[in-house]
Amino acid sequence: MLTVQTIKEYAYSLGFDTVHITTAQEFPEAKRIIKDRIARGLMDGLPWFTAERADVSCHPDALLPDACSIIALGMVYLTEQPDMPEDGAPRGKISRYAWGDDYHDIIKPRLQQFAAWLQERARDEVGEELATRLFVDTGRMVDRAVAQRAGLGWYGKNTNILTKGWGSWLFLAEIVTNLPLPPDEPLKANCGSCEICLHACPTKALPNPYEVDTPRCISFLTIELRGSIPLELRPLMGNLIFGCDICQEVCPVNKVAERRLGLRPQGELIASAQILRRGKEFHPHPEFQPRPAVGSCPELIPLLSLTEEQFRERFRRSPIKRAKRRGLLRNVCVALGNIGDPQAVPALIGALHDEEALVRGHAAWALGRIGGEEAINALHEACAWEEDAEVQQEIRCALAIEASSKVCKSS
Ligand code: B12
Ligand code: SF4
Ligand code: SF4
Repeated sequence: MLTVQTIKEYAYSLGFDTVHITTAQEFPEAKRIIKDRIARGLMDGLPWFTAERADVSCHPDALLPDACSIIALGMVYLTEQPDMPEDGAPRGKISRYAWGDDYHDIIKPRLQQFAAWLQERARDEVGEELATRLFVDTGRMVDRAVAQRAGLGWYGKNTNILTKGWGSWLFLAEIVTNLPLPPDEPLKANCGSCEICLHACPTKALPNPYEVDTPRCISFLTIELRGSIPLELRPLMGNLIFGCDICQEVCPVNKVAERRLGLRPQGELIASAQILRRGKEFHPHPEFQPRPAVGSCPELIPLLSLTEEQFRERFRRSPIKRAKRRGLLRNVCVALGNIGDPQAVPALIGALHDEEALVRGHAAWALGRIGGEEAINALHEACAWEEDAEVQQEIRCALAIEASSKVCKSS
């Protein structure tokens, strides 16, 4: 029989960790909020995120005519974090969701299998053709609003959906269908008076509870932004080279989840990674475990010499491919400038000759931050042959940064 119970059991058998159901009614509050955020410039930098898009994404029946129910799914990506090698090499930090395989590639085929199963069961049992639409992240669906209404989790003030068992360390996905199903209730949980994440954000990208100022968010700057990173934000980005987990790492709900997994809140492994779920042992999804070629904290200097082909090969099944080679190398330059280790100077001088102006400009910035005779001579030399106007501007800025830091050091 096709019941809520059998549907949920099938979702678990496919590897989803949590499954809830909500109606396919519209999401008027999410629509109002999204339009307000767009009008206030908080979604700037994402040109595809338009008010018209919200008109569709907040109306499930615009996505699937006669939609009745939404099956809201979550897949947990908490895994063991490898120890950071203590070899003195400058290292960057990759956000947890990108340590392993690209979640779109992992979740999409399971959604397709789920939909095929639902359709087959409906055909066999009631002789009806069931309609379904599948969404994971990229689709026109408000993933978090669905999860909240389905009782899968609640909105954290950092805007991520928090769950009792896993914190916010889970991906969200949905199946919209014309099959009528009894909905689950939203949870009553909330963040209470906690505001830890708002204060922890290094770029002040959480100006108010439940609001992300996208153009300031390091996740946006390192993944979505195609051009130059604003000068004033670069020093605040530390060694983050792909995504940002700071507002999640500091969250007490997440710390509890990490402890349950056998991780110390700082990410250090203390025991075998097992967690109890519905009385069974949960093993972290192997697909999300750090891949040797990607890892969680790669050495930065070798990344600067990656060719386009090597980049494609190294990050083939990883979410990092989204940043493209030029975006990743841009981020690596910023991280090296922030770490300030002079052993990066020769590689950064090499990057002044990169084929991408974006990389050359950010390499110049990093050299200005690190300073020293070798870096400054290279910047002066580059000034003489660099033809790109923006890179020229970066070099002049870098030389000014170096000069002003000398004044600061001598006074
Ligand atoms: C655009 C986008 C981004 C943008 C903009 C972020 C943003 N907050 O909108 C950028 C690139 C910055 C980004 C970053 C990240 N993202 Co993103 N992103 C999306 C995407 C595609 C759309 C999000 C959206 O609709 N934003 C519009 C705004 C207005 O919505 P919102 O911020 O969720 O706002 C809601 C709440 O704030 C709430 N709300 C507002 N006011 C109030 C008041 C009260 C009292 C309450 C209770 C609620 C409430 O209602 C709003 C509308 O639903 C979704 C996938 C999807 N299709 O939905 C993934 C998604 C949200 N991202 C995800 C992830 C994992 C991340 C990162 C953690 C990645 C990383 N490690 O770097 C960061 C987290 C940054 C952050 N603090 O949010 C996951 C989140 C999973 C989860 N557990 O919640 C999603 C759902 C992808 C997925 N399918 O798993 N992301
Ligand atoms: S992901 Fe990082 S930059 Fe973005 S809001 Fe959270 S802490 Fe701030
Ligand atoms: S840190 Fe506090 S305010 Fe922020 S999401 Fe977690 S519980 Fe909510």
